[in-house]
Formats: sequence, C-alpha cells, structure tokens
Amino acid sequence: ERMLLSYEKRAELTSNPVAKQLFNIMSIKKTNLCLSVDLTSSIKILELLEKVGEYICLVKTHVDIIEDFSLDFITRLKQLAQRFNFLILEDRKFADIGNTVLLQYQKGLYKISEWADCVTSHSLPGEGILKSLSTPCNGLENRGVFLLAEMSSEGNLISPEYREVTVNMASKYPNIITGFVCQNKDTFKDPGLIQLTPGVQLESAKDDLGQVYNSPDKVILDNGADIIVVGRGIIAAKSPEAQAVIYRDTLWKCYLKRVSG
Ligand code: 5FU
Repeated sequence: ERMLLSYEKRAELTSNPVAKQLFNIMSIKKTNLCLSVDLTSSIKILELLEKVGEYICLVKTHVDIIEDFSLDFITRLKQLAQRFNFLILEDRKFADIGNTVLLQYQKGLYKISEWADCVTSHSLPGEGILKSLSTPCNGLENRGVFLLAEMSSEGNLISPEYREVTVNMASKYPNIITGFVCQNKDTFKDPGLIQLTPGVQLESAKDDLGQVYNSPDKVILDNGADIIVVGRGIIAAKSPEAQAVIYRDTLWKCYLKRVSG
C-alpha cells in the first residue's frame, strides 16, 4: 500500500524523473509542503520565496496572474529553486486539443516548457493532450505532468467514472506522469506516483467562491495526500514565514504518523 511506504522508498519506484526528484527532495528536506504563490506581483513572489524556500519541496505558480511578468522573473525564480532545492509546478490546467496545448506549453509570453519542472493538465480532451505534453522539447528531459483526477471545489463535475478513466489514461504515459491532483487515496494505487492535494487550511473550512478546505490530518492520514498544496493559509497570513513553518511541521508530523502505521 502506497500510504505506508516512505517517500525514500517510493523514489525508487518511479518511472517519471520529476516524481523521483520530488520524493528525494521531500526525504532530504523533510517537507511535503507545496506553496501556491497566488500573488500578482513578481517582486512579492520572489520576496516570499526568499523567506519560505527552505520549508517547501515544490512551488506552484499561476504565471498568467502575474502583472509584471518578465523572463528576468523566471531567471530569479530558477535561482531560488536551485538555492533552496525545490521544484516548480505551473498550474496551467491544460484542457485543449493536443496541437493547441503544445503551443500553449512551448510558446507565447510564458514559454512554460522552458522553466516549469512540471505542469497540471486536465484529461478531458483525451490522450492527445498527454501525447503533446510528452513531446521532447529542445533536449529538456526532466519534465512531468500532474493529471487532474479530482478537484477540491464544491459541485465540480468530475464523476467517479471520469476519475477512473483518467487514471487508466495516465498509465499509458508512465514516463511523463508525475502523479495526480486528487482528493482521495483510492484514486490510484501505484506507489511511484504522487498524490498532490490542494484545498488545505488550518483556519477555515471554505472560501466564498466554492473552495473546500480539509485539515492536514484528514488529507494525509485518511485521504492519502503526499504533497499538500497551501495557498492563502500561508500567503494571506500576518507572517507567511512563521505560518509556513507551522504548516511544514504539522504536515510532516502527519506523514510520519502515517508511515509508522
Ligand atoms: F486542481 C486544483 C483544485 O482542485 N483545487 C485547487 O485549489 C487546484 N487548486 C489550486 O490550488 C488553486 O488554483 C489555487 O492556486 C490553489 C489553492 O489555493 P488556496 O489559497 O489554498 O485555496
């Protein structure tokens, strides 16, 4: 059962290089916290990461909300990722035909494929989307995809059947699948894949626009989360740095409890 295996052991069971890197970073840094830096100023994002970089294994971006985006921002972001040893996930949620997704991934202002270690994608359009995301881009090999098998928001339209065919679709592309964005432990079994779970906060149970929050205990011990995405729980706190430490400690304790049986 993947729930009981350590991240260290699971690193050896991966097919995707980004999954391997993430399991290793988590073991070494002792953190399973992914910070969702949903800020619209690149300066603010960089300032925040200076402070919390050491507490996270992954940073999740929505690059299209940044108002002063530049390639210099990307250079600095990558420097921070190197310095603090975390990876970068662009939460683009691709959802179009393969050809368009390939253009959105490689071209435009953001050139996501050149800097994001991994991206998120919907399975809705069919497996062409995974074919396009596995197109080798300019010798860049260590790339991964988190496929959305479930969402955290109230009333979302994903059914159990959709979830199941999504996981089956992913099994045909083991080289690029890092894991699933999902909420439940029975979504998939493969211990070499990562369960990325958003919708986690210590303070509130929901927001005003449909987001649903669970506690660290619930998502890790009951629901099988491996990497936990926290956004406003940290970035909207009075001291994001102090709050990041609290989340890091709380989430890691839950993981230790889980693997100790
Ligand atoms: F796929 C998903 C999902 O099901 N729920 C989410 O909340 C992605 N997210 C993202 O995680 C969302 O786009 C935000 O960037 C982040 C959660 O932020 P919060 O501030 O912790 O609610």
